[in-house]
Amino acid sequence: MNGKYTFSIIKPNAVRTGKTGPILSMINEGGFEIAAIKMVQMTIQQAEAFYEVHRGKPFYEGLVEFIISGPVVVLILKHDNAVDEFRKLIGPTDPEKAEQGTIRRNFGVSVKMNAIHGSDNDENAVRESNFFFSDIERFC
Ligand code: 3AN
Repeated sequence: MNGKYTFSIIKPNAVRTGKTGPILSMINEGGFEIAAIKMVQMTIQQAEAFYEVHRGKPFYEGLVEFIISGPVVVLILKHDNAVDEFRKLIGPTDPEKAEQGTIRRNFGVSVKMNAIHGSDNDENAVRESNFFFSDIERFC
């Protein structure tokens, strides 16, 4: 997938409040192509495995509880230098620190409920994409 793809989750607060469409518009307008997309509700076991790197951190349990609180939209996105470009489009973890025009600025409500996830490096983009999508569900 080398640099051309990243993985994203539109989080439960954003899906619940009808922001899926507006967020997908920003993703498309930002020049990203959707290579895979579906809506899922994670089990607690899947959420714990997905956020394994954060196990033991003070926010881990709250994060797992939040991400399973409703359906999420998972995506594989295509763009040159996808991971870095997508992190620019979503903005920093804390929506209050995010610049105008970023997805988290527009739709995030707190550090936990920050509307969207984007992989932080190519290796995690591959791991996270493989976690959710089988071969026949992806166009990359
Ligand atoms: P990012 O998603 O911006 O890469 P990470 O990987 O550090 O941020 O954290 C993963 C997720 O954990 C964040 N998107 C956020 O929802 C949650 N998180 C991170 N730090 C905190 C915190 N201090 N309090 C609550 N939730 C947090």
